[in-house]
Amino acid sequence: MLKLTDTQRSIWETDGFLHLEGVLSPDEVSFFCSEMDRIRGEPGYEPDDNPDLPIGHYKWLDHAKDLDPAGFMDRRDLLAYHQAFIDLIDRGPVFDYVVDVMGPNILLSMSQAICRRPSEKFPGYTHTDGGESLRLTRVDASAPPIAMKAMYLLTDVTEPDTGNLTVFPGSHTRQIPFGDRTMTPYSPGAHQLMGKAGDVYLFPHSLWHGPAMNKGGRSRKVLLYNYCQLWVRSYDHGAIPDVVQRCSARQRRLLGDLGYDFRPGSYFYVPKDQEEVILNP
Ligand SMILES: O=C(O)CCC(=O)C(=O)O
Repeated sequence: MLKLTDTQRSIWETDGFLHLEGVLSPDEVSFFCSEMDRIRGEPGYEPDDNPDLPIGHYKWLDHAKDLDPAGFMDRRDLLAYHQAFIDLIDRGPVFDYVVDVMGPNILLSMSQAICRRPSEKFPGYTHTDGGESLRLTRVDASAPPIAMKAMYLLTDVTEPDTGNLTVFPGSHTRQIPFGDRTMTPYSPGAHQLMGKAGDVYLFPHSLWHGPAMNKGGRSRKVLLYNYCQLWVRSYDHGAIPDVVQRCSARQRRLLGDLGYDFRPGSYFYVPKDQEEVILNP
């Protein structure tokens, strides 16, 4: 499996993110774009606006709220929609780098597809992933992160304020001020990333990040695949999902199938064959 070069490793540790160019071919980009258009008409998990629920909860809907292919969509748990979404779980070279950074004792914790249409109203937002707890937990830059994310760009984001992922470089190790102050993609230190369809950004959950406004001429589409240390567990699935029937041994392990029935102690120490399974496609 591939490993980060010394330069990539140094950028990862210092800035807290990596930009991989041209991971998906133009054909793959257009395939995943049309899949996003298709699945918005299919049942699935979309954001739940119920103010009584904690933020970030999803509910099962018959289809996305907006059926316009350019409209907003935030679909979770993509794996069952097409084998191609399963195959992205351990797609090279992205997965190779995830393993190089995190080590082999990991799970897939989330998959997501987001479409953000141009809007003067959406102001963007900034956060860390993993909620209130992980926001307070930062590991040393040279240590494996507790969780990280791969963002696949499906549309070009080559101008500012076109829905760019906006990051606060270095905030994975140095907390930025938050609390009384609401951080936004326009706060001091924010940096809007540019990229082309097919590129991938890798970053740990502890890096402050979020989407900028989209004042461009087209909707911005991305796919997100998250990975966590084995003991953290998936936040897309309460149990091992049925799609494991369609998965390779490595993909099954990444979905939490440890090769035996759950018992207390599972996910704590790793299965004996963990490295062999994860390092072999
Ligand atoms: O860019 C987006 O639409 C959301 C990305 C984001 O904030 C995230 O990946 O947590």
